[in-house]
Amino acid sequence: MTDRNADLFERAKALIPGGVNSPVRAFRAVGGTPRFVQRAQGAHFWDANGKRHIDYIGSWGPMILGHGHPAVLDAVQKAATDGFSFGAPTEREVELAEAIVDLVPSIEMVRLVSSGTEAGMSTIRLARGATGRKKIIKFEGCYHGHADALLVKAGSGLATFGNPTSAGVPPEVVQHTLVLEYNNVAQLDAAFAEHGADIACLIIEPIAGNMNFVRASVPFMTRCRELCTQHGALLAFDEVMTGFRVALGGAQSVYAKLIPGFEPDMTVMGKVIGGGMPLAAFGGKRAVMEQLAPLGPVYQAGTLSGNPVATACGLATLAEIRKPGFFDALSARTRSLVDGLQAEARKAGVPFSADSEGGMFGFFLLPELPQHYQAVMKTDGAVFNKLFHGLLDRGVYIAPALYEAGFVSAAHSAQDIEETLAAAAQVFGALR
Ligand code: KE4
Repeated sequence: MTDRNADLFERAKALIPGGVNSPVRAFRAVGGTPRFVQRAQGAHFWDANGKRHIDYIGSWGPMILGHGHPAVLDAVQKAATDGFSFGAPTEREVELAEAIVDLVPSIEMVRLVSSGTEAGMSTIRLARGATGRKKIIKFEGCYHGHADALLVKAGSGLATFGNPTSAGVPPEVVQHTLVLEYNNVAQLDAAFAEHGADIACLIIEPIAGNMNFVRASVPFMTRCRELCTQHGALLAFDEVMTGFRVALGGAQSVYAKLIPGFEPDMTVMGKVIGGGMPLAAFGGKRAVMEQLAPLGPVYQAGTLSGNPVATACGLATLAEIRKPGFFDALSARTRSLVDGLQAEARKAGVPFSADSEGGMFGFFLLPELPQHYQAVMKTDGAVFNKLFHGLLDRGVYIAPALYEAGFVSAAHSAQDIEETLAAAAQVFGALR
């Protein structure tokens, strides 16, 4: 029997670099053949061979309702018949801005764009323009899209400026980007003590889904807020992954419960906000956002920004997730997965730690939850790859990389969780 995934991958590799339009999809970290999705419905997708998978990626977060939710499908079909794109303002952009401002109290104004990269890149430019400063702080293991200034890795030893992670990024472009260790308060204090007057913003994933699932500790997040306030730097929350996913108000609403009065100055959003269509956003305080063109001197633009079909998809998605009980149910379902995996790993004697918030989860083949990137990367990649393929062979689709988070949708049933745990029990048993 031919393997249509393999056939399609060969065809794709002839014309598309690596056979994919985004690197993580190529399975380079885990090996093997990517599954080409033919169709998806609810918590499942069917690959090119017609095999059903329980989908714990969900387009890397957007598909919080599951695939093909009827209300969303209906909204998109109706919007499409009214026109795909106009390059002119529409009412739905206002409605989406109103919904975002209503759901995220720290945001007074918002600009819609088409990808998280665009939102992150624009946030950095706006922070620099609004403060007149050049330097930015990011953290090792956090990903904020592929804008040049953000493709920076930590150098050896302590905090370092400007080590590009990608070819094609000149050192001059990243010379003002300082990379610190996540959850390291001492480094944060030292960085602000030395550069505080020059820092435009600190950008952070409040729960780092690009390190699988690492929470900023309360002392660390408290210190980020204090130091930004003290030195006049903007605290930018990258909630592309966590926004409307870990809670209706995003990760900032989780930290506001832990740190009285806490809020960031700017927020980067994406994924869930578009419901699977190309839509992202960035927002913050009015005084900062009004620095943006056409009002202010910071330029930013986009042909498809606020696209009428994408905004319809996003609005329909937000309407569903804001229904009473949505996040309670999603959180409980996600926690049942994580607790079940922990129990099966323990039975099998496999070192394992896991965590979840709302509909986002992560797990590590490590006895304790890691607190930063270097700790995450102590995971035995070969063992993770065996776990990944063992689950995939059993129709359970998790992220093809040990540093990526997982996502449960409202469509994942108790039976899906049971099937997943049964598959995990078999795979854990074979890992020793
Ligand atoms: P996009 O440009 O891919 O829409 O968003 C970039 C981005 C920004 N900020 C955070 C916190 C993100 O997680 C992302 C994108 N996330 C990855 C998964 N780790 C998307 C998957 C991919 O790159 O194909």
